Amino acid sequence: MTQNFSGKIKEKLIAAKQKWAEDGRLLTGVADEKRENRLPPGQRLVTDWPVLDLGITPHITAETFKLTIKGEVENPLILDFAGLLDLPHVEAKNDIHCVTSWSRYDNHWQGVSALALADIVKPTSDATHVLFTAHDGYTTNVRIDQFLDDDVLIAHHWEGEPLSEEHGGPVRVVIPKLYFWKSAKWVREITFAKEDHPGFWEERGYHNNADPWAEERYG
Ligand SMILES: Nc1nc2c(c(=O)[nH]1)N[C@H]1C(S)=C(S)[C@@H](COP(=O)(O)O)O[C@H]1N2
Ligand SMILES: [Mo]
Repeated sequence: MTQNFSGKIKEKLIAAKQKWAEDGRLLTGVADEKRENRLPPGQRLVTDWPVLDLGITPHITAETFKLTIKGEVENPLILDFAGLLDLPHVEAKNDIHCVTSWSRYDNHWQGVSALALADIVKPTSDATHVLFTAHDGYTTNVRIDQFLDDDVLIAHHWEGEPLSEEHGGPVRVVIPKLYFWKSAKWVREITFAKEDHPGFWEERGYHNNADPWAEERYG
């Protein structure tokens, strides 16, 4: 998958989104700081669930799935699907906010919480950032405190069903407080690091921090 990545990505789509980033499209500059409104500034509510990715759908099964957690951790770990399901999992409900301006309320997830995973791998005191690498070659980065939040999940179920392939199944990351590009589908590696490594969209003009309430779309 990864080795063919550059040849297969939809260059046009990427170029278009990169242009949006350069032009600052969808920026409204109006933040609802009190959160009386569940909809972040510049977003519109949808009830379907759009599929957004680089146009490659990796076919990962329960048999072939592996998740590597490495880098600045005391106990590096490679989990297969059964190993992941064996970890204590939690149920969570949250809203999705995509930088392309759609939001979707009340998504019900099941998965392993990032905090539970960190309890096992034990990030070192030098770890400041986390990089996610996916089977389609996609990467995205967050600060360690953004990952180690109580609502962050390594999710394997959505609405009581195994997470579908198009939405990143069997396993994706869900970081509800950030724009959805930070939530890697088909995750295969979680790397704790001493420094920040900008991911795919972060290198192409998207904001490094990605807080929808501050409208950190680009820059
Ligand atoms: N592996 C991978 N994860 C990804 C992406 C991708 O291209 N590849 N796109 C991101 C973007 S831009 C968005 S908006 C969400 C879309 O998730 P969805 O297709 O489940 O709605 O996935 C994010 N995670
Ligand atoms: Mo997105």
